[in-house]
Amino acid sequence: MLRPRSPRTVPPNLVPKGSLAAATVAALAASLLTAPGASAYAPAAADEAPEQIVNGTFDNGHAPWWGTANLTLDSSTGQLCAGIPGGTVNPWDVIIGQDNVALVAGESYEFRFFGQATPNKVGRALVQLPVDPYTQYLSASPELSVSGNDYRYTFTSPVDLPNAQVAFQLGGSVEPWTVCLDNISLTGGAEPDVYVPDTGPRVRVNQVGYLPKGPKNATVVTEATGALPFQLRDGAGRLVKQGRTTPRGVDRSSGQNVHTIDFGHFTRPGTGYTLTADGETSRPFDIGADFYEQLRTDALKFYYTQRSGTAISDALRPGYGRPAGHVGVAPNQGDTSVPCQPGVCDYTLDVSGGWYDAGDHGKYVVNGGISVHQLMSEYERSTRAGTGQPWKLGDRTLNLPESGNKVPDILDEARWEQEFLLKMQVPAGKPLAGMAHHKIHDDSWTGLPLLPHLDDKRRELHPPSTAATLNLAATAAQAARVFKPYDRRFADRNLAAAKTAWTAAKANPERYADPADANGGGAYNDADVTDEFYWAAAELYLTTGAKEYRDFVLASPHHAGDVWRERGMDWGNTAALGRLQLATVPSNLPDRARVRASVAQGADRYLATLKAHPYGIPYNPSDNLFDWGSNNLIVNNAIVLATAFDLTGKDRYRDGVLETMDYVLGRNALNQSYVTGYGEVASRNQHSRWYARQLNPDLPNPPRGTLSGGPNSAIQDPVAQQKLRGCAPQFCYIDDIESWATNELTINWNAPLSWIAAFIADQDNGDAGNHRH
Ligand code: 9MR
Repeated sequence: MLRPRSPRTVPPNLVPKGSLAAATVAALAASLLTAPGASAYAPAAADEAPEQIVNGTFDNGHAPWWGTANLTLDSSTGQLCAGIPGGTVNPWDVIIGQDNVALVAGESYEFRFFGQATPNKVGRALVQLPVDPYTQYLSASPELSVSGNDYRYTFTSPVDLPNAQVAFQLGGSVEPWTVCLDNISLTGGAEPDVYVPDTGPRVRVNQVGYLPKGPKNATVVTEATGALPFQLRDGAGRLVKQGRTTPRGVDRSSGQNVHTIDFGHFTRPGTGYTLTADGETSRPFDIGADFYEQLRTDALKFYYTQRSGTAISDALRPGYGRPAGHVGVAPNQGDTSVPCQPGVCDYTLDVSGGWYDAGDHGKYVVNGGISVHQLMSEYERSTRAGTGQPWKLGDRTLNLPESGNKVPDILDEARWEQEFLLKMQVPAGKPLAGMAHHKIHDDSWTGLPLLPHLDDKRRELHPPSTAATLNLAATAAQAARVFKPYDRRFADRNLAAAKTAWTAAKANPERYADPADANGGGAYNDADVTDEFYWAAAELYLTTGAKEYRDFVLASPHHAGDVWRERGMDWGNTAALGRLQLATVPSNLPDRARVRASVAQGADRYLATLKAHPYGIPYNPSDNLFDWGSNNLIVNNAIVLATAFDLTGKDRYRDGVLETMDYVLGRNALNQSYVTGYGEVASRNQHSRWYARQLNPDLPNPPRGTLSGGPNSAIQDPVAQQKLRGCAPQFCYIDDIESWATNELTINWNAPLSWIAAFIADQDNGDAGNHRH
């Protein structure tokens, strides 16, 4: 927890007690501050000295702190707390530590922290060599008390060491006890290495390309405040257009002073174009349309290689073949007969199949729900929108094992997940029958890399939740509609499951997933499911036309409410999904015209945000903090724009969609594309246990068309915390496989990417007629 800085002198009551005994201090100049104003200590200098500890305040989790296996670290209160088991012998039997702390020989350091124990205990605080012989540069024995104290020690490092360890050794007690630590700080030495991303030329473009008839915008990072000349050159270096930039001031999402370039009137297709301004030349880009056609396919092909429960065919995906994961074959312990967490249920379920959520091996109903929904709605859109081209999503378009079965491949892929969601429903006759288990995953986190079939952890079903149940109701109702022409029995099975789930959710409206249930998998907790109720009711109504669901829709606070969140829709905020469906799927809803008009209102708001944004993003949270997976929120806001285009035919909405993708594909502060294989510099090391080429050259990178989560201001992972401290939102990203908070891939992020890629591919050169509406 962040608290005001400690005073420069130590109040007597905060002087660590027993400190002289603590000075078993390693050989070295470890000295303890014993009195207010101790002269050995130069407070002013220390206050300015660089901080070497990452995340000593625990305001956002506790990474990169680690604990020994007998500990569960809890930072939910803003301090780092842990129950220390009794019955251990040595101090080092229980440790909380942080690695990779840099020390410089001859420099003096000040080590401070707040500590509290219940009951009182003496702990050990060390700064040491992380390996045998564990030489201690500071060793202190703080007497931790129930009331809590601040502790300060100084020492001079005898060594240059890039990877010292800060460790609290807390073992050796017969009785169990609890400890809380906070505001851990080690100041002194050299400024930590500042990570400077290579952002290349200061002219930022969509590195893939622009549609010939679409808008064409770029951004220049410059110190100039007045307009600058710019030149557009073709692949042969010929000057084809020139003009002047528009100064836009300082963009708060990047901290950069920027100008924009508008070259939308230039329409000639070609490859290798560049833009030059302020003495810098952009990375090359095309003017054309085929790249979105390719992305429509690639973004969907992503799902086959995320499949659980089946071998991935190397013939279908060269370089990506792997054995089936979690099919009840050792060393896997799942997923054909999976028990619940202890005490949660007395049965096992076959929950094999589905897609792995992300870079982990977990499978989560809430997140699977929005993902499969968006694939099905991408399909639904293609059959109804004026520019829709359903045959582009038809049979034999994705090279799947099911290709050739006369069912559109996008639906074959969606079915793989929907079958899994159905399996997560609590069977009849069991407690909470009809609800869906929230998730299934390993009972503790696995490391990287780890191919799915090699995961040997115990798999567990987690308690049913209302949110999961409503995700099942919504997607099963939608599947009943969408699959009806192709497989009547499957459609009926879905409809029955949807109705059962709906009834169960109504009977258990507030069973929320536990936010602390995050060991071995994400929590995906959500304490407001009124939006999931709205979405599920909408799908059930659209499929059945039944009064019960229609009345629920009309009475929901979300129906007349403002569902167009500034941050966007996502797995935990699904009201907009319901609204978009009610606006686009035919029905007799009495206020359907108003519902359709509301989509344009939402789109106008996102468009206003985009227009005001120097990088052209329909996302600019008032607190200027980018969310985990910001790219998916950005692309989801583009879905609202795209739907407004489908409903109204107004070009400005389509233009907004295209400009949004410019950001995703390179027109951004980092000058990189967030889609693997698209753009000269693109994300390729997304956090994944099997596309882990960065860790093992025998493994592949993520497949072409994989979206990275993108900038995340909260930088919860150690790599981001070490490299990106203090980052402006757009800079809170690193293409490193260990940066799970900024650089993961997920099924719910590729879903809006594929939806938007299909929408844009449907626009031909950017001027496709919108006839059907
Ligand atoms: O995408 C999720 C994001 O919205 C949450 O803030 C975050 C923390 O709960 O979790 C993200 O989801 C991760 C999930 O918990 C585990 N699988 C990987 C997901 C993407 O990082």
